[in-house]
Amino acid sequence: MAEYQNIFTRVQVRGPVYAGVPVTATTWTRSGKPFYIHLAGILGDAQVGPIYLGITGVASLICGFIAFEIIGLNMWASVNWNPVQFVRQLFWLALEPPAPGYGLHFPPLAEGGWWLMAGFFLTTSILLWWVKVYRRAKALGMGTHVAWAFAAAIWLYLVLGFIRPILMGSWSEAVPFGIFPHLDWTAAFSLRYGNLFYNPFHMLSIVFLYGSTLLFAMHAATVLAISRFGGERELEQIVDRGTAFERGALFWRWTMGFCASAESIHRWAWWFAVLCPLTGGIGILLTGTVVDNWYLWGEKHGIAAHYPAVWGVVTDPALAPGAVK
Ligand code: 07D
Ligand code: 07D
Repeated sequence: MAEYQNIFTRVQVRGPVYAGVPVTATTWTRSGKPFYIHLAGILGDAQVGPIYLGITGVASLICGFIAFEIIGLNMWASVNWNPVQFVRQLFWLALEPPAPGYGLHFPPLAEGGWWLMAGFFLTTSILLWWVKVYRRAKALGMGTHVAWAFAAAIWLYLVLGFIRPILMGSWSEAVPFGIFPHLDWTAAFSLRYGNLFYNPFHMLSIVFLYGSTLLFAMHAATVLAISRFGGERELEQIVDRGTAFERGALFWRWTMGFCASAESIHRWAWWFAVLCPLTGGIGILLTGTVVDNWYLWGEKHGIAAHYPAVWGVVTDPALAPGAVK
C-alpha cells in the first residue's frame, strides 16, 4: 500500500469556529472573528484567529516596524534612492555598525548612529515579544517552556550584537544588518579569530544543531508512522500499554535496543534546540575576550597540528606589530 508521505496534512480539522478558553485577568481581549481557510487547514489547523495582540504585542510590532524602516530606508539611501537598484541589490545592501574609532560612543547618524538606533528598536521589539510569549503561556496556565527556548535564541543574539561588543569596547565588533553582509561578517569573524572550527563551543553548538534535526526527524517520523493507531494523541499514550506509542517505542527498541518515552523525546528535543544557541553564545562570548586565535588555542591544547618548526614560532598574525587593529 502506498504510504502518505506528503508534507501536507491529511485531515482538515474543522468544527464550529470557537474563541478558545476564556481570557481572565487581562486588560486586553482577543481580536478578530475566527474564520476558516482551506490552505491553512492543509498546513495545520484550518481555523485562523482570534489573535491576542496585547499591549506588549502591539508595542513589539511598533518597535519592530521602526527598526525595519530604519534599516530599509538606510539601504535605500545607500543606492541614492533608486527604487530599481534598491530591489536589484537588496540582498547585498547593508546598514553597518560604527567604525572601530567610535568605540562605544554614539557616532553621527550616517556613520553608525542609525545602526545603533535600529539595534535598539529591534532588541526592544524582540524582548517585548518574549514578554508577550511568557504572559500568554501564563494566562493559559501552561508551562513557560516556549519562552525559555526563545530566551536561548535571544541570548545568542544579544551576545553577537550587544554583550560581546561591550566587552570588546566597540560597537564595530557587532553584526551588520543585511542578508549577505551578515554572512560576510560571519566568515570574517571566523578568519579574524583564527578559524571558529577550533572553538569547542562552536563544535558543541553544531552538535546540538545537527542533533536537533536528527531528533526531530526521528520523532516526527515515528509519530507519523503510528498516527494510524492514534499516535499523535501523545500524552495519554505515555503511560497506557498497547497503544500506538508503545508500538513506536518497540520499533526503536527493536532497531537500536533502546527507546525514548513519549515524554522524554520532547525533553531531549527541547534541550538540543536550546543548547544550540546557548553553547554558541558562550563560544562567541569567549572569542576575542578570552581567546584571540582558536587555531593557536587548538595547537596548544593538542587538537590542531603544529606548524612545522621551519617557520619558527607561529603567533597570532592579528597581534603582529603593524597589523590593522
Ligand atoms: C526558518 C524561521 C523564520 C525566520 C526567517 C528569517 C529576517 C531578516 C533582513 C531586515 C531559521 C527572517 C529574516 C527577519 C530580514 C533585514 C535586513 C528560522 C526560520 C525566515 N540571522 N545566517 C539567514 C538572521 C546570524 C548565517 C537567513 C537573523 C549570525 C548563515 C536569514 C539573525 C550568524 C546563514 C537570517 C541572524 C548567522 C544565515 C535564513 C539574528 C551566526 C545562511 C534564516 C537576529 C549564527 C542563511 C542569506 C533561517 C541565508 C541565513 C536571519 C544572525 C549566520 C536572512 C534574523 C550573525 C551562515 N539568517 N546569522 O531560516 O540564507 O533561520 O543567508 O541574530 O546561510 Mg543569519
Ligand atoms: C542567530 C539566534 C538569534 C535569533 C533570534 C531571532 C527575528 C526575526 C522574523 C517576523 C541561529 C530573532 C528573529 C528578528 C523576526 C519574522 C519572520 C540562531 C540565532 C533571537 N558553522 N559560526 C554557528 C556551522 C563556520 C560562525 C551556530 C556549521 C565557519 C560564527 C551553528 C558549519 C565560519 C558563528 C553553526 C559552520 C563560521 C557561527 C549558530 C560548517 C564561517 C556564530 C547556531 C559545516 C566561515 C554562531 C559559536 C544558531 C555561534 C555560529 C554551524 C562553519 C562562523 C551551530 C554546521 C568555520 C561567527 N555556526 N561557522 O542557532 O554560536 O544560530 O558560534 O561548516 O555566531 Mg558556524
